[in-house]
Amino acid sequence: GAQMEQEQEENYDDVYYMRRCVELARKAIGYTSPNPMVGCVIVKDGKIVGEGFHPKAGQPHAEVFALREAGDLAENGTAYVSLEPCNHYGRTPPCTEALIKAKVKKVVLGMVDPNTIVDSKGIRKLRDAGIEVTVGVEEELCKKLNEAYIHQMLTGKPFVTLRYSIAVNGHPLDQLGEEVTECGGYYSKLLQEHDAIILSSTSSFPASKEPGANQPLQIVLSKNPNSQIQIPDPTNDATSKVIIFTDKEMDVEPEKSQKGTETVVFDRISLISVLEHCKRQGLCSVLLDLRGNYADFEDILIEGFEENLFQKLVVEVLPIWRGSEETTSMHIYLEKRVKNLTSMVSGKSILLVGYF
Ligand code: AOF
Ligand code: ZN
Repeated sequence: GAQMEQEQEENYDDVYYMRRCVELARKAIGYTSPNPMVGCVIVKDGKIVGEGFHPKAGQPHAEVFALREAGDLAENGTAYVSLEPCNHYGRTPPCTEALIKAKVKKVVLGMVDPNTIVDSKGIRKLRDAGIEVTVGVEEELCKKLNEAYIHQMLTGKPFVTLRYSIAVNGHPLDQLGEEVTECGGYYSKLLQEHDAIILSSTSSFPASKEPGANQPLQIVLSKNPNSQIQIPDPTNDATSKVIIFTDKEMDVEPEKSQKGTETVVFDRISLISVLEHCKRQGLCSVLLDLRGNYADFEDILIEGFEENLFQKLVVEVLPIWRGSEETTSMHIYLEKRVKNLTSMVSGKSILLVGYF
């Protein structure tokens, strides 16, 4: 009856405001690492009275900005947060205390924070203070938003996305494909989303074209002593810091390393050693971009598949026919491993996205 109708209406509102939280959170895409992206909306009498998002690690959390904007109107209102409010003193004070102090009546959250220092303690604290708490509204969307953060929290390892492009007949593509790649704009978003990108020394340096994008750290794997790495101009804002990974045998001359770059020497370059370095630097997500240089990445790919180091797969199928009947052996590795494969049209290409 009437009761039922009202409940359904409320649920619809919850979904609407939670989606707004996620939209707000995304404004900081590429800037929050190692922290998650979080958005918050304060609602009073069916109106949004405050909005906020977490802009950057070290800066206040989403709830703080939203409560600030709402002021006294937060009292008896509902706070929507895409992630469970924190209950600890980190770089910033606990959000649970701010919500309690603001006297909100209800908190609706997207997902529990997998961070072991939070992990449902925020929910308990709010409930103990007499605040009604709803958990898991638009949970899937909220989890997708922070897939890298969640993976990193649960495993202690960076989230790795493997990307390459192929022709419609499955033939792997070379650099030429890259120009086509930019069409859909998805590639810029991919760069923006990741903290670092791994390239081979023969690759060109990509930059996200999204306005205001935080460019990923560029990691160059230099295994070929004869390769000439073309470092982008460090004074150009569009490109980010470059770090070159090389091994002992390469014998790099320090004076050859250019401004704005750093060289790290390993005994032997492996994907594990690269990821461990990333972790130490606080990088949570890494894009392994083959950019047509399959041969340069052969060992890294085999290691990645054998050690289960990849989390996400992005394959761009370009509208071209290339080469002979030959197909990439990559398919052998992908078979039975990739889950939740989805496809979408992006510019002139088809994008396949799946998870390992
Ligand atoms: C929230 N709202 O907007 C974010 C949260 O060092 P701190 O103080 O920034 O704390 C970082 C941790 O807080 C982070 O690992 C995650 O567990 C949580 N992030 N929590 O209530 C936010 N960004
Ligand atoms: Zn917080």
